Amino acid sequence: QGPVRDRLAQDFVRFAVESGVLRFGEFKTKAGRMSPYFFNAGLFDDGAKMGRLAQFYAQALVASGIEFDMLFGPAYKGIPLGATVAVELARLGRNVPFAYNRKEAKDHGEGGTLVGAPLKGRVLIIDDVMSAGTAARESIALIRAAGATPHAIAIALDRQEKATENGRDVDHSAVQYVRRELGMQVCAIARLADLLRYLEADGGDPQIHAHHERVLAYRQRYGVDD
Ligand code: OMP
Repeated sequence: QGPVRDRLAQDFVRFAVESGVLRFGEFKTKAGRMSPYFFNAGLFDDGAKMGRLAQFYAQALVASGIEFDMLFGPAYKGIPLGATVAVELARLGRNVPFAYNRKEAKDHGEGGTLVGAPLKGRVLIIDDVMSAGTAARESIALIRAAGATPHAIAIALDRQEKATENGRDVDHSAVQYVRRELGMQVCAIARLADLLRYLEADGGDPQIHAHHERVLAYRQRYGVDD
């Protein structure tokens, strides 16, 4: 599993950088931190990129060995992710139902906020990035309210940084919290550690070297131990 996962993670980081989805510079995160890198999954914005992205999720999920009965893609970014990953899993011989939510309840027609297959059994949430875990908490509550089990989360990037609670940094990341406190499994295609490994092999490029130094400094300040 290890070498397969590592190879997949390196291929994914390269793909994200080359697609302009993973960028270096100065970015403000949702938690208000100045980050030297940012991953914007909304920029996987054509059919080929979306298809490759879905392949990465599906391959990482198969390699993880995580079991689940269905997929849930939280609005908005999780909707195309859930749909395309479901297609890719079916192609790999693992056809599972999928569902997603609306942000606003409809008062006519089918009504309610859930669309797609009924939520039941062990649900796998498909999301893009987990930083502080705010988005994940909302999906978990929604799945529980429907009487199903929030079993696992698949994300593209685990930033491996300190979560915040009431505006203060804590010692664990959101992914660690979800694993340890909620007992859920988490599958990340790549993590901050994989990004650092990618930057380490800078091939003598001074710009990449500078990005590496800045990402290391960021990890020093906000990162968590594994
Ligand atoms: P949480 O919901 O707090 O876990 O943060 C996840 C959200 O952070 C994502 O849905 C994005 O809105 C945003 N984000 C990224 O998409 N990419 C990053 O590299 C960093 C963030 C972020 O703001 O932390």
